[in-house]
Parts: sequence; C-alpha cells; structure tokens
Amino acid sequence: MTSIAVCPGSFDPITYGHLDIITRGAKVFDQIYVVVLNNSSKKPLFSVEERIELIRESTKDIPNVVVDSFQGLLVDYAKSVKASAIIRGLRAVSDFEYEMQITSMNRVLEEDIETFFIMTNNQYSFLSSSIVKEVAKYGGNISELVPAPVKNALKEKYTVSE
Ligand code: COD
Repeated sequence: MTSIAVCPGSFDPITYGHLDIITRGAKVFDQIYVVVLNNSSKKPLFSVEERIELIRESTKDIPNVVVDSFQGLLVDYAKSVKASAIIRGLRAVSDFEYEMQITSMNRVLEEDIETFFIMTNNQYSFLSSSIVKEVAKYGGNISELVPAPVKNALKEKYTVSE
C-alpha cells in the first residue's frame, strides 16, 4: 500500500526550515503533497501561484513531492488525495500550543487522518517566513535562510543585500 502524506502550510515564502521538514517527510512516506492553504490569521506577501512556483523550484530534486494548493479545509484536501497523514514541523516548545489546537481540530473533523510532527534541524529552529520577510525588507542577507529562487523573488519585492 502506498503511504501518502500532506504537508500543509502558508509557505509565504518557503524557507530552508520548511524544506528540511519536507525532505525528512519524503524519506518516510511514498508520496508527499505539499499544499498551500489559506491561514485566515495571516495576510500573504506572495500570491498562491507565486508560492506554488517557489515551492516547485525548491523541491524539484525530491521526486516523490507534488505541489498543489487548495481553498478549504485541510482534511477535505487530504481525503481528496487519499492521504492518511498530515506532516507538521516543530521548531520549539512555543509551536506546541498552536499545533495541538489545529491537530485536535483536524481530528474532530476527520479522525482517520493522523498528524505526524517532525523536529526541525537545530540550525533552522529560529526560522520562519515572517522573520525572513522582515530581514529581506530591510536589506539583510537571507542566503542561508531560503533557497535561491526565493531569495530572487524577495529581491523583486524588496531590496536584498548579497
Ligand atoms: N522548521 C521546521 N518547521 C517549520 C519551520 C522551521 N523553521 N518554519 C515553519 N515550519 C513548519 C510549521 O511548524 C508548520 O508545520 C509548517 O512548517 C508550515 O508553516 P507555515 O507557517 O507556512 O504554515 P501555517 O502554520 O500558517 O499553516 C496553517 C494552515 C494553512 C495549514 C492552516 O491554517 C489550515 O489548515 N488552513 C486550512 C483551513 C483549515 O483546514 N482549518 C482547520 C484547521 S485549523
């Protein structure tokens, strides 16, 4: 039986932290759907299409990754691609409360889909899309934080130093 997982997020934009989780997940599951969803508490900088393209370019060397987007509930998307698992990343204890809330909500909505947490590599434990945008906005160097296509895309939105 093929093991299918969904790796959901805002990915605004994808960072090396996200990529670390996707890469680790792709070693465990046969197929991973990286899906851009709407987080109603966030106002995105990049359009859904831009985010998808940046994820595609950043994951092009991982053969079992499919990139997609969805308007609606995560569990409905997961069911539509026959996924039995949701992958989420954990950086620090501070992530736990929020992750517990959305995991519990998703379980109420669909109890047959399990959520799995993957601890990020220590070097990315401080990293978030928001912090990258903040550094890029004020011209800081983000080369160690995001893949090259994301750096270039942020350069077009802001001025980024080498
Ligand atoms: N290291 C490791 N993991 C990381 C890092 C890092 N440096 N940065 C982020 N991550 C992880 C996050 O912990 C998360 O697991 C994942 O990467 C994606 O992160 P974000 O910030 O891009 O995405 P979120 O948290 O905004 O995604 C929230 C969803 C869009 C998935 C959520 O709002 C959702 O499911 N929306 C659809 C509607 C729905 O179903 N709602 C009901 C459930 S709340």
